[in-house]
Amino acid sequence: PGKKGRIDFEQVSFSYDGEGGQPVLKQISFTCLPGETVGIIGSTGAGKSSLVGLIPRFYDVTEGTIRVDGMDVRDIEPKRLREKMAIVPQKTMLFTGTVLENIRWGKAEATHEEVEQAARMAQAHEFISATPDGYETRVGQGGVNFSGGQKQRISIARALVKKPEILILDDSTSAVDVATEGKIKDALRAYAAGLTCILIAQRITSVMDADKIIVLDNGEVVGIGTHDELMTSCQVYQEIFQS
Ligand code: M5T
Repeated sequence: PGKKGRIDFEQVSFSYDGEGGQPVLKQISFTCLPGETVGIIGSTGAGKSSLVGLIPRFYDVTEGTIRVDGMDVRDIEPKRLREKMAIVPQKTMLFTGTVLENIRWGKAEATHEEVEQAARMAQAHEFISATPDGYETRVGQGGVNFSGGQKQRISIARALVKKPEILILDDSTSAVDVATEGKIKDALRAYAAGLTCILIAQRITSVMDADKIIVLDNGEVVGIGTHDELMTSCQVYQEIFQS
């Protein structure tokens, strides 16, 4: 593992309404070491998106501390903090423009080769190349209507072209089939040593091989460990597994 991209949550609580408001996250503590993949799983409304949104400071913690590479994120300017990471949101946000432009949105000065490399890792290069105009294909409005899973892969390519230290995928492979998702994960693992990855998922198969899985339930961590550990120790995890 590389040296950059460590994340520490120390007794983090969060409410969208500030102190005294309804807590959405309660006393969350965990460490994600540089290069580790941490999965986050839990039912809808458990607080998964809220948790990852605190890392780039979309919101600030109500209590506790989040550190990135040892520094309290509140001491880092949001712009600088966000340069280190890439976030693929739950809803893909492609704009009307070419595939190339859409991927380059992650890093304006990326060369064509870098764009293609990112697309290969995201398992998007093949279907992009199969269109008559390739990377010049227009997305939406009078252009090609890519499938949900294809759009997700373009969004992942957009994140990877940035060459982040930390990659946050918020349920970003929900429409991608399990085999392709596996290939994306293999590519991420092989990618420049030290990519820290936080992976929110609904399906257990998406997080099963993570170094560590955090089980969230109603804003609380009810389990933390590997798949095997959670299968023997965490009832909520077993329930998700069986559902
Ligand atoms: C956790 C509330 C939401 C829920 C709780 C994003 C957001 C959420 N909430 C707000 O009040 N305002 C907001 O802007 O927070 O929601 P979450 O973090 O979105 O949970 P999740 O990611 O585990 O859910 P899902 O459905 O994406 O799997 O009470 O109302």
